[in-house]
Amino acid sequence: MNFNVELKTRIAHIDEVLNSFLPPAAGYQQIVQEAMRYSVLGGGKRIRPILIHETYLLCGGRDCSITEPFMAAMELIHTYSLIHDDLPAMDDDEYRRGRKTTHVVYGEAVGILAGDALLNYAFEIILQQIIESEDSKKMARAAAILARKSGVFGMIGGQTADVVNTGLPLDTRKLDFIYSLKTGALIEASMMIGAVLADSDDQTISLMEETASEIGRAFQIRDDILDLTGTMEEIGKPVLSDEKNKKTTFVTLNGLNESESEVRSLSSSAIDKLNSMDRKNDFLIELIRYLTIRNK
Ligand code: GRG
Repeated sequence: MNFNVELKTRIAHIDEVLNSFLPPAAGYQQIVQEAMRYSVLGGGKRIRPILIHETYLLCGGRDCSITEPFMAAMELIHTYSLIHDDLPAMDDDEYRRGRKTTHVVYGEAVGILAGDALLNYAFEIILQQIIESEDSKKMARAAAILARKSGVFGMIGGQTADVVNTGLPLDTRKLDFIYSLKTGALIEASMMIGAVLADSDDQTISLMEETASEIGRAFQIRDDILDLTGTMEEIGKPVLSDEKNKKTTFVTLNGLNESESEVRSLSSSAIDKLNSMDRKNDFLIELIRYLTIRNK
């Protein structure tokens, strides 16, 4: 298997799915629809929809069309969170995915509205599929997972704890909470949704949640490592704390070596869990390696 070629094929497919679900830009609300399309179709690794699809296959799912509305909805929710995270009231970022952020291009009000619209539209897509489906129970269960994991008990909860603690010293427990909700929750939802749509039993769904939790933590620590090494390159000297972002991270608490070793251990534990399944999905295993050793 050529992983990079396979990855590109999957990303291209997801881009097509997203394009097909997004509303065209028209009418008096055209500007917000343009902003939705700008933010969603502007690149991105598409990790979460890929995880839905690959977990579905791993769990024995065969009719991939059932996953598409969930893949689209997941990426819309992820994108809304990025738009809002980039706003002046939060991280105040000017660039995302190598382009100007949505609020910089369209203004703050439209940025907020585009994020809100993506969140609503994600559930509209899924509910429409539920209405049209004869097997709606598992789709409703998957929708409930998405709602919970993206909401106050998931991503929003993690983002809240992060925002209110900005500039304050964080201990390991609080940092774990932030990581597992802010970054982990949508990754967990992705793998759980794949399993639910493939009619998996509760034990398998829980195993996917645990696996995803390790992937999410490894992914976030890798992100912290990249932030810090990026800052070191920018300012041309070693730094003991994340001076650029003024944030406590796993790396600032534990150092680079321990962080690298934590990423390796989480990644191999997640791979062991996947290998304990009856079916195999080699691409999924390669994806975990890619996510946890990535350098951008
Ligand atoms: C505003 C409710 C709300 C939540 C924001 C996503 C998020 C929560 C914050 C983004 C800040 C951040 C850097 C989080 C760490 C890891 C992460 C989620 C990175 C972005 O996800 P990728 O790498 O992005 O999958 P792409 O662009 O590839 O889709």
